[in-house]
Amino acid sequence: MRIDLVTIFPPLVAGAFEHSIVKRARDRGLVEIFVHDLRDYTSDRHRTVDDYPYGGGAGMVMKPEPWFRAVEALREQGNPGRCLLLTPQGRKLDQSLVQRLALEDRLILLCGRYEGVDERVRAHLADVEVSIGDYVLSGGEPAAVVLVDAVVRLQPGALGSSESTVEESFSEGLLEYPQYTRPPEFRGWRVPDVLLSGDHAAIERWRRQQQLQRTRERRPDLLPMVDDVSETTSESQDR
Ligand code: 6GU
Repeated sequence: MRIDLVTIFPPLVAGAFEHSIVKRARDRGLVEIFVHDLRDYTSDRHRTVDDYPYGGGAGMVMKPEPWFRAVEALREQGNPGRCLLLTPQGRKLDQSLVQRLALEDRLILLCGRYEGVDERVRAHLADVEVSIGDYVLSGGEPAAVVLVDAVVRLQPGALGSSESTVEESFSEGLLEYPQYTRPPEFRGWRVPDVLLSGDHAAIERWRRQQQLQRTRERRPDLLPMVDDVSETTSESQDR
C-alpha cells in the first residue's frame, strides 16, 4: 500500500511514522508513506495557502488551487488511489471503515485545518471526508496519524504473532479483558487467582465474562442486541 499525506505541517506527522509498528511495516516494504508540504504546490512568492472567506466571517479559508495541484501531481505517479479529506464534518472513523480503507492500494490524505477548506476541495477532489470523533482538533494532522496507524497495522505481515488482531477489541465487537503481569501482588493488589491457577478453560471463561461485563458497563452501544440498562445495574455502581 502507498499513502501520500498532504499538510502544511510535515514535521508534525512525519515523526509519528518513524516508530513502532508503522516504522516496521515501512521497513518491511508493506507500506510506503510520503509526506508532502502543501506549500510546495503554491505558485506565488509567499507560498500562500489561505485567503479571506467570501461573505466575511472570522478565520481564513484554505485556497483550492494548491490542493488540486498537489493531488494532480501525485496522481501522475502511480494509480489514482482514494483521496480522503480529514475534517470534523466527515464520516466518523470506526474499525469497519479502517478495514475497508486497509484494502485500498493507495490513499491520499489531505489534512485540512479546522477553520476550513474551500468547498470545491470537498466537492470535487476528495472521494471521502473522514473525522476521528466528536471533538475539535486544530487541523487534520493528528487525525491522519490516527488513521494511518489503524490502517497500517492491518496490512498483512505488519504485526508480529504476539500482536495478532484476532483477539483484539472491536475486531470481535467487545472490549478487552483485564491484563496482568508479574508481580502477583503489587502494593497489596493481587492478580485474580484464576489467572494463576493454570486452568486454561477457567481462564478462558473468566476473560469472556470480563469482556462482556466491561462492554456492558462502558460501551453498551457495542452490544446492539442488548438493552442499555448499564446505568441501573449493580455492576456499574462500583466503578
Ligand atoms: Cl479529521 N479534523 C479536525 N480539525 N478536527 C477533528 C477531526 C478532524 N476529527 C475529529 N476532530
